[in-house]
Amino acid sequence: MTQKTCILIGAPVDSGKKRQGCVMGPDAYRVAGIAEALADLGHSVVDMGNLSPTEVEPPKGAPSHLIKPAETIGWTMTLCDAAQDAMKNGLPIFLGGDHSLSLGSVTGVANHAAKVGRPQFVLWLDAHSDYHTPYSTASGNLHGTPVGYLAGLDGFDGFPKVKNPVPQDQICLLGLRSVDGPEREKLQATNIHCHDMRAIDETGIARPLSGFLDLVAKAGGDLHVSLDVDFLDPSFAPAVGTTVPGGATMREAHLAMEIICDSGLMTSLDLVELNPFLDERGRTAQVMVDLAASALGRRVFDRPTRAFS
Ligand code: Z70
Ligand code: MN
Ligand code: MN
Ligand code: MN
Repeated sequence: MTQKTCILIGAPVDSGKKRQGCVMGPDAYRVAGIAEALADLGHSVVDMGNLSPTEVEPPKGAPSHLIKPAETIGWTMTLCDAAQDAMKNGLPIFLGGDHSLSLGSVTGVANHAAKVGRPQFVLWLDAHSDYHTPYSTASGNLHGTPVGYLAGLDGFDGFPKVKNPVPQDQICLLGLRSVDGPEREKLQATNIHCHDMRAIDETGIARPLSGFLDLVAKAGGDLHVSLDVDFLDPSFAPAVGTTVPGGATMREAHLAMEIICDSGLMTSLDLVELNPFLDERGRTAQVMVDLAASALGRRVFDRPTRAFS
């Protein structure tokens, strides 16, 4: 693949849910060798270090059951700016941190895409749909809301206004196996592409994924990939607070990354929800680094690439 400038952005966000530990994620990825793995593929790698959230006052009128809304709002501001800046210089890789970091990373890359006149697409690899609003979430965990936010749903009072919401038919959720009632109701009324594990079982992962990548290619869009650890089966990726059995296998996950790489379409990447406190000798951190490397060109053999139309 063409050589890129990979910009590592440490986003030790731990405010998106009650259980702590994702704060250690960025350093676990560094220890697992993410910079070296990408450099070995011929990319130049810049590590921006770990960012900190902007300090903000607690939002007025936000539902009272929300966990740490001010901290997540502060992170959203910081990461939206960082994402928008990084897009000018290369391919940002957000080292999470829990999935609430994507309120900032995705809105930031979408602002950049709007500025340069390209449509923004989002591929969400996750057991969960993360399509709550602050009003529909029962847990109060804001890591369950980023897709709702980036798609422009109402109810995010006190959060930065989303300047460039991602249109529904430019969002694809892949790997679903835990969707809450209010999320399902809202999703069913949208054009968001939703592919659950049953779809993957029936057709393989290549079909739904390639179908979406074709849309990105046809539109000449930018593609943000958001990879949640719980997309993967917990049997080989245990370091996550919300394990859901029946996830993608190692082989499905690597194939997905290889197909994404072959498409040449990925312009930004989140690695989220790694909780190193729950890991076993760093194996989950290593799997995530290996998947990032696959998405950026690591191969046993090169294949004639499939043409994305
Ligand atoms: C549930 C909630 C969630 C990630 C868990 C879970 C959400 N729908 N998201 N892990 N990444 O609490 O809203
Ligand atoms: Mn998630
Ligand atoms: Mn999840
Ligand atoms: Mn589809």
